[in-house]
Amino acid sequence: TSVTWTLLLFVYFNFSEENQSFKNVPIKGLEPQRPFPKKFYPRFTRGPVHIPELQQKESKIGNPLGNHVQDPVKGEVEFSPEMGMIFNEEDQEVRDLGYQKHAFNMLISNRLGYHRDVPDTRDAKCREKSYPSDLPSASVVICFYNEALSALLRTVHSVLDRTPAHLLHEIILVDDNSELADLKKDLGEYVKTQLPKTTKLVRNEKREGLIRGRMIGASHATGKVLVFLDSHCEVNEMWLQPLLTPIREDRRTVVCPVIDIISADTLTYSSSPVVRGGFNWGLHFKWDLVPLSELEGPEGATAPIKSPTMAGGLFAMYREYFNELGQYDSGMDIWGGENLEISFRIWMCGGRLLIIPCSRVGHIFRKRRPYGSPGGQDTMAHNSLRLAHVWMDEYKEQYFALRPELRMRNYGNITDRVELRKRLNCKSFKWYLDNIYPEMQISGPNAKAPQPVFINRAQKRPKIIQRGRLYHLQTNKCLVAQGHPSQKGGLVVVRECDYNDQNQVWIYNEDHELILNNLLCLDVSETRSSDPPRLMKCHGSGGSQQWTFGKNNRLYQVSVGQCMKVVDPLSHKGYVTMAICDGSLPQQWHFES
Ligand code: LR7
Ligand code: MN
Repeated sequence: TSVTWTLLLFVYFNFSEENQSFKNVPIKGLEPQRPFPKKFYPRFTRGPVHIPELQQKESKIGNPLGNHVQDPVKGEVEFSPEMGMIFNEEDQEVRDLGYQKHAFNMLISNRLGYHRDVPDTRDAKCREKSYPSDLPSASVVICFYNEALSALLRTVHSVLDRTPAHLLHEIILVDDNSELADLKKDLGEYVKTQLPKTTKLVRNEKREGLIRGRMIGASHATGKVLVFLDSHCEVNEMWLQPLLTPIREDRRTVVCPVIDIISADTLTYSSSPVVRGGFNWGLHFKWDLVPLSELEGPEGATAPIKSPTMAGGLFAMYREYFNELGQYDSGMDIWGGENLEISFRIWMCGGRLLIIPCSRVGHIFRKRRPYGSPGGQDTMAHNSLRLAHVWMDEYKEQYFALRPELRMRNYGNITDRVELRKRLNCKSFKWYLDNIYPEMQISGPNAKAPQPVFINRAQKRPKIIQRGRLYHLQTNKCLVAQGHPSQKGGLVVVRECDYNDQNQVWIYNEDHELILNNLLCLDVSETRSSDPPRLMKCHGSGGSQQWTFGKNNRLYQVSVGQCMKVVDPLSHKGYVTMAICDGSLPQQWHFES
């Protein structure tokens, strides 16, 4: 047992509240895109962290506006993986409703409040850079539909907190006819009484979607530069200056920050690798590695990178240039496609699109889009059709080859956009492919493009922290698979320990995964938090597969905010379930080597 205790102390020391090294990777992207390849992220370690457990218990977290009365001081709420701990039914409701309505953990978002520090994820060399003092000032446009109030206001405050006043001309919030009561009422009051006069709120009388929504926002703007952000972002240190600098150098420049990852399950902010935008013939945006040719040069890792496309939500350009270039296609609805449309338009019509490694903005990546379009249409297909017909020339056949059912689909009137293309004297799509995206594979009669050399980043396997048995103290039993440990979706139960049985051996690794017999990960359902834990394929994205060992020997599940317990210690069935952490005996576990 002394060995056990040493190891327990080791585990405690490494994963207790005082010393939390904590990583998160984004969730598989929304259809259509996956944000990044799995296991691709530099590790982020945050210094000392404590769990404000008592504070959490006492603070009113139901309505984040109520929270704001005490105005959480900047950085006061320390981030910890146990931030989503459920204490009562009210917490449970906030969490579950949040997942339903927003597809992220609203309980944690509310507890974080409107201000927090985020780790400075920039390359060290970025900190040595200096920027001109006479940069053009920016209008930040944030369009939202049914956003969680705490996430929206954290976006706004991160901009106010981390942008020099002389560069921030205004913030324009465009409410795309949201239905949520707090957005309809409290937000207006909050903007009026708590925010600087330069923060304006525009309300759409009907739902327009993010494309026309942004055009409406831009039409109210008076700053030199437009900066667009999604409504669930947090900007990082010195985020704006590096964006404005290349715009000032060349007025036909459009810039994107590196989009860091805010985990939907834990709200952890972590660094993204520098990648650039591409697309596939299904007209889905995707991330590509940066070709070696883009990384050579004296500035190295801090130099702007030419990007064939943008993700869509986070970018900056001169307002005049936005108008000159034709804003957006106002025939596009709700969501999708506008990102590729504007990217093609920028390159084909004489502009350039850059990713700026020294500018970083976090974005909450979620697994599903929590809203649809009013009539239930597939707006991505409608919008993609419009862009294919206007911009892709003969290459639209590549799209139709994959989506033959769309060939005959009506896509409305595109005359204005075709005229725009003529008026701006834009180049052909072939020119774009040859010069801007030569790595795109073309099937059919056309020639194959040469393959550039890419920087390959080693994909790190998470380090093993401990290997052993998960021992339940009260019953003297061990956690095992109910069926075979290789069976996906199988339940776990406690049974008599057998120290020679490999099927009882768990691995606990630095990603906080629990892996049985080196096969499957212990996993919970985020949407049905009353479901028992199961064995699932390891996804490497934290959240539902992230466990910590805490005080009172608890085994805490990060995304459901609960602890694992044996349902009935006297029953031979040995079922386990998730429950509110109460420190009781059925919830006590030892990891034994
Ligand atoms: O009807 C709507 N009205 C709105 O105002 C629907 C949405 N919106 C708002 C919404 O509240 C949010 O602030 O529009 C913004 C974007 O919607 P999301 O967050 O649901 O979109 P997303 O992040 O899933 O999608 C990405 O692709 C979209 C394609 O239309 C947009 O370009 C998004 O801005 C874009 N987001 C990003 O680029 C962030 C990084 C994601 C990646 C990769
Ligand atoms: Mn978004």
